[in-house]
Amino acid sequence: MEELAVIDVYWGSGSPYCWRVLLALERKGLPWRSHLLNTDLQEHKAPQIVAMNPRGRLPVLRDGDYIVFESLAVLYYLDLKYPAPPLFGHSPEEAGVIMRVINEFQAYTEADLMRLVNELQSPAPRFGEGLTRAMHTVAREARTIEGRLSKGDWIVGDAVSAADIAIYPCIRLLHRALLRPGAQELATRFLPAEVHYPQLARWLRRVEALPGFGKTLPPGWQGLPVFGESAG
Ligand SMILES: N[C@@H](CCC(=O)N[C@@H](CS)C(=O)NCC(=O)O)C(=O)O
Repeated sequence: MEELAVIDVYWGSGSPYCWRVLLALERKGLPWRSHLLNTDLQEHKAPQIVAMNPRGRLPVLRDGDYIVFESLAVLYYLDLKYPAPPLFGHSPEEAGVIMRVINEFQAYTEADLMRLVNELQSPAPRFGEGLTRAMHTVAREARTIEGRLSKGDWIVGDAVSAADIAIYPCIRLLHRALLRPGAQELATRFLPAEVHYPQLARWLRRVEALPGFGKTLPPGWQGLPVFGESAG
């Protein structure tokens, strides 16, 4: 059997987009070499990175001579290049649903969710009107995902897919941000997740039980209990 070349991944700690790529690589059992960049030091704007991604954004994946960036494009590339196990389902119909769910999440939830995360991570979070609107959007969309998960273990179909891999890091980042001391005002709306979103809570644990999950944890998260053990 042909030995797989090691895939290089340039990533930043705490980035949901980077986390997607690591989860996909582990899901497929592919060997990867970590290049963890310090974004505080602007290492992602170094000429070597900008040569690969002119936007100077992470993640960037290099597989031999081939370079790809934008997390979803990376997932799609990996799935076509290394088909088993599939990330985009077993049929064109399933692929369509997976892509649709990811696009819906990106179009209608992700920006508001990241806005909440960023605000809650700031030294003095400000809960203005915009943040309240963002909270309502995220709560509504979380309810939609909760509904999907009430019908099965995974967001689409009967196995973990790109939909789970794309959405999990964002939800987990939000959960972590909600546990911060300044977040109580918002946190009561979402936590304990087991009460407000029981299916989502079970799904988080399911993702975290996947083989190789521990290797994808951002530094500083190592040793953090899996979801549920840490939830307030
Ligand atoms: N749409 C991109 C987003 C990539 C992105 O924004 N990455 C962030 C890390 S969370 C980044 O590199 N930010 C640095 C910057 O904007 O200069 C993807 O899905 O990969």
